[in-house]
Amino acid sequence: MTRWGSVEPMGSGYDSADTPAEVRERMAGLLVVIPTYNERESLADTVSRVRATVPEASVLVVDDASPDGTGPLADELAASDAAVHVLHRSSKNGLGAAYLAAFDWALDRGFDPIVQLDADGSHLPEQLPRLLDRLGPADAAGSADVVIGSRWVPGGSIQNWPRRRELLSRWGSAYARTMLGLPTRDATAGYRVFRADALRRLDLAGVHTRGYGFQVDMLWHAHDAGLQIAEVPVTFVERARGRSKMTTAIVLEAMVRVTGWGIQRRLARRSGAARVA
Ligand SMILES: Nc1nc2c(ncn2[C@@H]2O[C@H](COP(=O)(O)OP(=O)(O)OP(=O)(O)O)[C@@H](O)[C@H]2O)c(=O)[nH]1
Ligand SMILES: [Mg+2]
Repeated sequence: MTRWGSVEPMGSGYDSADTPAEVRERMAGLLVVIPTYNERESLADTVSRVRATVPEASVLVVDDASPDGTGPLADELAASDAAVHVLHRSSKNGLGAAYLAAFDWALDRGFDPIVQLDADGSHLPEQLPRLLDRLGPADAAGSADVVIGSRWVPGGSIQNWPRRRELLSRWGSAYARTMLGLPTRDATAGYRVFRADALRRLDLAGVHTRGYGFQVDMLWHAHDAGLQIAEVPVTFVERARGRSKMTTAIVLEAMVRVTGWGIQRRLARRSGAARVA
């Protein structure tokens, strides 16, 4: 039985004797950030599942003026639940920009830890406790600074994803891992937990990727900063409603940037080696 009672702990790397009350107290500052663009059909279900699974959690919906009325729906959810907040942005500016604004918002208000979760049902709120379990208390041996909900570690899986999306994702993760020396199997996963201190240690002003490569950009910054990164297996479910925002431009942005960072990294290593020699 886990401290949350509902799911088995997956890959816990720390040894904690915290009581359920201590865990609840620690989670009182938990914020789940949900970026939205045209997610009217999915948002209410996602928010209510988050609140039901982890009642201590606050939620921040970050909406980029969705034409389908997701913003006003988020306002309605916030009006009926004081733990739900909304950040309205004036135009669609990409997932990365939405998350960076949300991190500023969260850090200013002292939230800790901070979770990234898609609105479209792909990330199961019911699996959030296993990510939080793996994060562990800040001061415990073996606890993590960042936890990734991973599709590509043993026990992780995908449901109803088209084969070409699976191949693209697997290939993208392998490419990023090789080019950047990343420690994780799933480099593009969007289901993550960050400790607030970990976010503070990152140079967020140096994260410029706006699209889906943002996830790789953050991971690379986290690895570079020497943060402890852990992966736990999750089930990723293809969205049942609404439309994907994935475009060729977003994939290209990620590929070009990862290639550029990889070259920079190799050049830096080579000049470092030359200096040592
Ligand atoms: N605020 C904001 N949210 C966005 C933007 N683009 C995507 N999102 C949200 O980010 C989450 C992930 O986007 P998706 O379209 O599901 O992208 P994906 O998960 O990579 O692609 P699919 O697997 O095809 O769904 C969803 O909750 C989107 O609504 C954006 O420009 N601004
Ligand atoms: Mg999605």
